[in-house]
Amino acid sequence: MSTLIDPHGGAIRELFAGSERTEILKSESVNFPSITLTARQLCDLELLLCGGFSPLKGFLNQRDYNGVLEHMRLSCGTLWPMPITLDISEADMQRIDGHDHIALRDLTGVLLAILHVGDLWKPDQEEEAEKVFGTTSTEHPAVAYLMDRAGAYYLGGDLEGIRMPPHYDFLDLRHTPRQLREKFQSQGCSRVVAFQTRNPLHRAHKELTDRAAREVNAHLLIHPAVGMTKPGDIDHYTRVRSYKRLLEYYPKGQASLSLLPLAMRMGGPREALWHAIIRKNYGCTHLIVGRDHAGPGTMKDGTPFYGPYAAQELLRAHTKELEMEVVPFRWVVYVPASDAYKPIDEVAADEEVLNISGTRLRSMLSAGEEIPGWFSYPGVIEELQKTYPPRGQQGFAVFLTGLSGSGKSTIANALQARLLELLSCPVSLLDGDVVRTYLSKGLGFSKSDRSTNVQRIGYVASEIVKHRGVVICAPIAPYAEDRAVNRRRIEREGGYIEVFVDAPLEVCERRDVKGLYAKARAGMIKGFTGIDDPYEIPEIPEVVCRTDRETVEESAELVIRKLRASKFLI
Ligand code: PPS
Repeated sequence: MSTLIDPHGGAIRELFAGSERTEILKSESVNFPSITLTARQLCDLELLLCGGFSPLKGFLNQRDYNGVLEHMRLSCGTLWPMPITLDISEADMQRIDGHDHIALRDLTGVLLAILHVGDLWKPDQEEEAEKVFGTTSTEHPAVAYLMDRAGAYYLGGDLEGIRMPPHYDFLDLRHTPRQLREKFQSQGCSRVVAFQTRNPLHRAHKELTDRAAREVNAHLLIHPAVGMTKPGDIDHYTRVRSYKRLLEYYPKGQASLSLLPLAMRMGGPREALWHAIIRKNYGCTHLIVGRDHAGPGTMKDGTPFYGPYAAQELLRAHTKELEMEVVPFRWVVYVPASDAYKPIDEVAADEEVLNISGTRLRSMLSAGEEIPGWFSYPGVIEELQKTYPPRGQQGFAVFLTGLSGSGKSTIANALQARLLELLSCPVSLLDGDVVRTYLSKGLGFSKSDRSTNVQRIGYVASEIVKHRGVVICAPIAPYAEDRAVNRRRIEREGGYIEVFVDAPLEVCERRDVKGLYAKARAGMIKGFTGIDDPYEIPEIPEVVCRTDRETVEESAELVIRKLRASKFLI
């Protein structure tokens, strides 16, 4: 374990074992029980090992944990607002009970650190949620994590690091606190203002960070969290590519970019304080803190989780102790009359201001609308457009569902031919029989087998759509829940058009192409859809085809029309 003192940022503690000790630990580790870390624990471990979470020496023991919950302080009195805990399941708890050392590994089994076992206890996670996040509502992402995903036991103890969790992306932009401090020192930057972000940055952000840096006469560090952010956020690969482009618009040498492998908790005021401590460890002297800093937004009923300026207030109350300055984030807006950006408090009441929200931007990109130059920079928009192409360039799935004999396969074949005629790309067809031969061989028609079959189809379709491909699926898919799971999964990647192939049971039975209805009626086949197994009618399908009244051409054309109306087909 090594401690580094730096003239600018105070002490930071790196938790790596020396090379000799590492070799000893590696050979001893074969006798230690292992714990495979989750994605969030890996982020925490990385920041513990590299000193980003200095002065912590490992995952919190119970006294420190209690102190953090009650007073935002470790038992020694040091300010630390966020519980950094190693949560484990009951099964893991029993497996490791009685051992002094635990090997911490990643998913692939790589040995990352040895934990010297301290306390093992069962926390009151509801109390933790209330004390740390001010709510027990699972609408708060960190509370949802605590209640629904975290293990019920906490394991505390000091760490001896073997190696950092591996990364393979943006290696030139990943720095440890020591590396970043050295970089600032070599560039002669004694004052550094950090800007925390989990979103793409546009002109307003550029203007406000520019102003903030000039106001406090400091170098600007764009320091995005790339560990875990709020569910639904834009992926970090896209964000980082866009930050790199944004950097081109700052005067040379004024700003730099470094990635922070932080798993955010969206904990508002406490999180802001935590962010300041982390940034100090990375050699920064100032932190830009805005309205609702690191807040998760509002609850479904519109109530905010935190007051808009609670984070700024809490931070200000601790700046002296932290030796970090808060730079209040003054939101700047575009004023078209003067074609300039101004802080909102300098805009006259009758002056028109313009802004585009993140949601609106996503829908503009999806519709292929031009993004105005006053809002963002061409390079930044270009990067976002690559990830969010207009609908005509996105993939889509047409999901036909209906009784056996309703006409799904016939429509699917006609639709495939029409799409191949119209599009210059392949069109995959995941028809019931094909799927049951290649993807779901061995599965039967029990409720659980059908669910597995239908969700497998949804998974494969979502992969095709993710790669901007086109796929037609045609299983019976009798249960609403499976269709809903598929819809959610596919809509994340592109288009999902559900087609209810609606033919009355009598009609399907009369057609009885395969003679299966007759067998089902005779009791020779059990659990036949529509006879003695339910078909749950889709509530909001995008298209309904009445195959007892329409020709197959007409049904296929209804789907084509819907695809055109929703702009997936141009
Ligand atoms: S499901 O429910 O979505 O998993 O069904 P799917 O994979 O589409 O398979 C439906 C075809 O299997 C034949 N078959 C049955 N259908 C319904 N219920 C039972 N018990 C059953 N046993 C066999 C039937 O021929 C279905 O084909 P289609 O093309 O739909 O007529």
